[in-house]
Amino acid sequence: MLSYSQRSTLCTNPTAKQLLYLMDSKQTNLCLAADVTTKAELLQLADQIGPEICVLKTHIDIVDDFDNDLIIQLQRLAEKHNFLIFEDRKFADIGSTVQKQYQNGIYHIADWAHITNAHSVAGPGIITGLKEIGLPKGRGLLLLAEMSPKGALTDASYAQKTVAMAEANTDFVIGFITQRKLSDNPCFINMTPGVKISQGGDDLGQQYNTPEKAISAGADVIIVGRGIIAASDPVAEAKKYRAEGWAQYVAKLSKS
Ligand code: 5BU
Repeated sequence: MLSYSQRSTLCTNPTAKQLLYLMDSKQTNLCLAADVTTKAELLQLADQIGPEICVLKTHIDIVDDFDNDLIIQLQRLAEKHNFLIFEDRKFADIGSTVQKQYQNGIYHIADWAHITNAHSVAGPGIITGLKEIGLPKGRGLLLLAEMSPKGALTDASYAQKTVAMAEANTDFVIGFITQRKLSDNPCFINMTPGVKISQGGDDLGQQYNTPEKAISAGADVIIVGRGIIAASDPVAEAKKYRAEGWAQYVAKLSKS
């Protein structure tokens, strides 16, 4: 098994390179799902938990009081604490429409999100459309190969077809949202949501695996939301997830 930084040297996409490099240098494979609905809470989480993470994942459209200053401040915090920003937009339309959703509207996602993601259900035109906007800015795209909730329609055949679409676009596609390793290409980064130290789920279908299970199944980056942000001490909890995620990576590396 290659280390994150060894993989970094093999990749051409600048965001993939930067992420894999920063994971090893900062010693973290933790992504925080910062699912809060006010600007103040989002900035507070980014500042307090920024030192522990490699990626801050946003749902920018759930912030009630969104304004452009939020983006400026998030970018400052990303620089200060050395993390990348991943807008979990889950694009799902035809190429022509997603270009506008990526670039225009009130969020201008392409201008600030190092990483975004798209469903493969729409076919390869969605990648071409997003790539025309994102690649000149050095951005990276994750494809949703496999979703975490109970009853998700993303079965093995869907995931494999998604991998084939990624293989045809390795300049822009930097990996997958997935519950397991799907490809041997070292430049694809597997990000896994649905991670919590206490397994189980929520009452809306979310299913959780422990960091250990997620990483042994192939996660490079563990995505944790409520496991951290709903804890009584989110910073202490983030440190726990960071330590656990890193220990699992180091153990896997030393076994190979
Ligand atoms: P949680 O609080 O750890 O359950 O949050 C999980 C986050 O990951 C949340 O922002 C979801 O939108 C996101 N997510 C997910 O849970 N499962 C998926 O398959 C995908 C995204 Br894709």
